[in-house]
Amino acid sequence: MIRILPLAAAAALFAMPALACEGFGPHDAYARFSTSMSQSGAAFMVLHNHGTEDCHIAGARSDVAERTELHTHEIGDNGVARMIHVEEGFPLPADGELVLERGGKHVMLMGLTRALEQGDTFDLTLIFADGSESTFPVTVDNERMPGQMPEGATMSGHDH
Ligand SMILES: [Cu+2]
Repeated sequence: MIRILPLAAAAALFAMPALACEGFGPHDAYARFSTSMSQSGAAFMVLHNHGTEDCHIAGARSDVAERTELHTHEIGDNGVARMIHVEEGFPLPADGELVLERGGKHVMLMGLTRALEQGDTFDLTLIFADGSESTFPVTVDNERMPGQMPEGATMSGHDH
């Protein structure tokens, strides 16, 4: 939802605590598991905030994994990328977007609770800092080539 309001009206409206991330929209959400026997995988997507308020993604949940975490990659001194659990979460600025991409920020799915095959869909819930949530489908796409990554994604040697 896009709100177009005079600044004064917007300030008054948003003086109330936000109950959800207004204008939140997930795009092109897909997940990769190297094989159906994998114990973990990762989900990637582009998250839009079409609203006028900054949002903050504080956590994630799904029923296909024992643990669902927000992760990113950091290049260590040895030049090797390693994954980090980002406990403080990801900011999603007003009128902005957040790209979860291979080699960068992602949603980590650890300890799969059921086999996931190419083309399967599962629900992923993102939890915002105010406690509100958004649940949307993620499609398993192990065949996604780097050239088919979501818009804004960059090439990276790292792969899950
Ligand atoms: Cu990870």
